[in-house]
Amino acid sequence: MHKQPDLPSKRLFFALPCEPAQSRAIVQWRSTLGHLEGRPIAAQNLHLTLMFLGDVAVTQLPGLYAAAAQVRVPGEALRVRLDQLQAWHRAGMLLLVPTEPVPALLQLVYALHQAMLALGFVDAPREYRAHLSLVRDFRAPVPEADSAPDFTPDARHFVLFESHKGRYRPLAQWSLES
Ligand code: 2AM
Repeated sequence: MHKQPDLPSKRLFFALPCEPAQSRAIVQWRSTLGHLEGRPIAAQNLHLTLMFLGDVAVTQLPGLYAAAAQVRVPGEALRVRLDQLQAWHRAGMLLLVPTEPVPALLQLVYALHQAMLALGFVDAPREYRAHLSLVRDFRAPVPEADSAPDFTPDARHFVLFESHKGRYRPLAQWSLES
């Protein structure tokens, strides 16, 4: 859906949050990789994107919230085991990814994309790949890690975030457990 230029808007995305203790552990592990080129993502901004919406007129928020509330959820917390460090050079990202696919995550992403499509929101037509970004503007080879990454954020909600001045602010959240 295209933003109407005269309406106030917000830059939005749906994501699974990463709880503070897990974020701190990930950032601590990242620091063991030594000096990394690029821009490390702050602990409080770590997340697992489900769907990027881009600029959305604020008048669309009620409809968006209503649609998100109808999304079929797994019925339990989503545990995504992030156990592989990768560099996506085209995107210029260093990130953590799951080695094992997480079917409940993919089902949630699919359901969310379908719900948003009904409102006219279409994400980039790329295949969804679960990831947690660690560093932006990263163009180097994947660094050697002394200890293999193994983090399993335990998400009980999916969250609509607003991206504002480099900070991600939760606007609304929906339980994954109900
Ligand atoms: P990512 O690190 O998980 O890829 C807010 O802009 C967030 O939305 C970014 O941190 C990014 O999360 C995600 N995102 C996904 N697609 C995007 C896009 N096309 N442009 C900007 N951000 C995008």
